[in-house]
Amino acid sequence: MTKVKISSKAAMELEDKYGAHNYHPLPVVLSRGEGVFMWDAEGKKYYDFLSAYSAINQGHCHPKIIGALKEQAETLTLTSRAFYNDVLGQFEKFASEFFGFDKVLAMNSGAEAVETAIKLTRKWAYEKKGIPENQAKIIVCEGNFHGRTTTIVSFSNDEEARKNYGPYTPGFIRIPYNDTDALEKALKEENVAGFLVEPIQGEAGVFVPDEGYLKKASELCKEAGVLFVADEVQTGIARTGKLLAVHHENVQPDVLILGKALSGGAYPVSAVLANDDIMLVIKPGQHGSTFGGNPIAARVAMAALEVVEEEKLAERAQKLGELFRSEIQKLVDESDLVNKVRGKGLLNAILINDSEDSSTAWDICVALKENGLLAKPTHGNIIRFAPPLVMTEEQLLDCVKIIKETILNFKN
Ligand code: IF1
Repeated sequence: MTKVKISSKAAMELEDKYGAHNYHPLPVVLSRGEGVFMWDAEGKKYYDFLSAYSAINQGHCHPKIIGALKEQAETLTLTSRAFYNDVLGQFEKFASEFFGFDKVLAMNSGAEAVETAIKLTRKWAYEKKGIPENQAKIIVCEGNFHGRTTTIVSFSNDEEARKNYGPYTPGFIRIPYNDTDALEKALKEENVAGFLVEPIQGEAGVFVPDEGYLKKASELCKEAGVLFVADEVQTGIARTGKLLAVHHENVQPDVLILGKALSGGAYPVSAVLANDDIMLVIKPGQHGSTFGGNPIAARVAMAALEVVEEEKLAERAQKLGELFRSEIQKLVDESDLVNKVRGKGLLNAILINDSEDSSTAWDICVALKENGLLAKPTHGNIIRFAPPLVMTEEQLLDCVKIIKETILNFKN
């Protein structure tokens, strides 16, 4: 059955009747995307200011990425890893050199890559560091978001994400984010294998840690013989103004986790990167996935990374991010509805002057939608702004104008 054109109303009704209710989307039904724009089922045009949570850094339907997808889709889609194929090795070489590691382990979703990194860290701890079997601990941060598998929500402190999903996976120590004293103390505990951290906490509301936090944390881990594991699923691939957010502090993690824009949003591709002394603890048959590293994923990811380089997306994100925050700061100064703007590169958020459980941020996003810009609140009173990195300065200023006018005219 091919896709038929339906109205927004009909589309929402179908999802309500036949789909699990595990999301509460903004009431807009999108039908087409191109570059920084999306169109709804009735043809109304919007600026995309969420980029599918930083998966669409290269813009919607980028010709180079879609070209790679189409070409490979008509050639060979999936072999499984029971056999070799002629694309995976090329991607592994390309990505290893692109990010500066010996090896890549390709998976599909971000959560799968996080789970892979957890398994790799534990296995390294037992087989290289000599931690007693089943005693390995991984340090994580309050306010973390690393995905939605049972193990990952086991170390979340977000009740919505974890309630009634027990029994929970043990082996995690939670410490405050952006607190190297707390990390130093936790590193003194026995059997610590790794420290898993987001360089900027996205879901927590684009919480940017103090300058030097990542550098100090990676040094403390090194001194303690603990792996520094950076989850760059959301902050990676040029989003924050550098290829990786950790590059703002010249940190090279022991284990790097990527997802989302690794494929430019065209296909589920995620990956874990590490050097041989860590990566080779996983032997044949000890980890994998049916679609992990499939030919389409490999081709799409290479094209997506080439776009990052060819279109200088990191430099663009850095420059446009500075412009965005300086413009929105004027709104913060003028409006008592907006408390603060914060972020790095084109990963930003505004704090709304209302309680977390108020509907104000949501209502503002509905008003923004009416005015042709799509964004969504993270926690109650925070609105994340993350446009595709291919946006021009003129388009960004047009979006700033929409945001300012919407907020200044907002009546809740
Ligand atoms: C949803 C949040 C963002 C991530 C980091 C791993 C993953 C994510 C740092 C897992 C995924 C997505 C998940 C998506 C919404 C979005 C999200 F609101 F959930 F928290 F971006 F902040 N590490 N984040 O941000 O990757 O398995 O989803 O491919 O679940 O609604 P995934």
